[in-house]
Amino acid sequence: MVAELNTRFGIPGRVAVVEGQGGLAKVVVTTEDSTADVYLLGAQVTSWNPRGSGEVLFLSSQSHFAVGKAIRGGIPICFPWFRGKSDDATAPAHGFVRTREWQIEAATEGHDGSVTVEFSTRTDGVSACLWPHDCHVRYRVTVGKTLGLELSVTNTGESPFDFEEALHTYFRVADVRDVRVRGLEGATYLDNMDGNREKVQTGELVLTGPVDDAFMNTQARVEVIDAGAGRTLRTEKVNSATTVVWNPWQEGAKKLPDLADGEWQQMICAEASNIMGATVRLNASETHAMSATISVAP
Ligand code: TA6
Repeated sequence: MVAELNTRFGIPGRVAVVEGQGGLAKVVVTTEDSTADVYLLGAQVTSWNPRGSGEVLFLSSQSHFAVGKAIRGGIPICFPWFRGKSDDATAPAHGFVRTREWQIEAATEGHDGSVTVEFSTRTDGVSACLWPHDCHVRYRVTVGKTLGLELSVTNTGESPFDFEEALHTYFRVADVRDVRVRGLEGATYLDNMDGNREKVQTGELVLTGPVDDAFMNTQARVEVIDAGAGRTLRTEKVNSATTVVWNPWQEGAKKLPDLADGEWQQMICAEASNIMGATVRLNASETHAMSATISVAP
């Protein structure tokens, strides 16, 4: 299957479909400005490495790599719900698209030297057991000076449906205890570590313990200022009304068997999303696209 996909979508020196961890198919993108890995499982970006900056994404050394299990790190796609499913405690956290294999639709080179790879997945009989709606989800990953991500959902059914979505980006940092998050000052957030109580962010966000905050009504650019690595990791959003910031800290990390001891210090999630009060309603035949552009500033 990998060889056939490489024949169909490979671009010599730019795009190769290879066997990744766990024997899973992954797309390796190489451009003058950066490289990236995207697994077909969940269409999950697991690496983005701009030349001169080093790896931007965190990937757990203990991650599973198997269909049906989420990869711990990179950029999981959460859809059509976020966290637990409100009406079904047995449903997988963060929806069902991050644990299934997506299709590659196209791989193309841009005039600016970037490469775009398009993936898609559709609801089917399996997903219908969890979520009785029909949709086509497409994901465009553009690798170059920046990392462009566009998630678009088309309602292919006859009736409207509501969905949540998140690009659950795990940023790699030198030490999360020496990180500041800029861009959320003054924003209202729901603190999931405190019963989703509504609070207001004063100043830049500094982490001194577990954080699981959903910032509401903010389209603002979010910057993770990684003092230890001397770089800033930037996320600019379009059509995303919420931003989630998460780190489990030492206690929370102990409950994550697919996170090695101490790795919680090397990661912070900052997530372009539409969740909770920003759930998206999509009428029949409508399409909604959310995008995020990740870049590194010195
Ligand atoms: O994005 C933050 C969050 O919703 C946290 O509540 C925590 O559950 C995290 O996602 C990890 O979720 P996962 O299912 O990937 O372990």
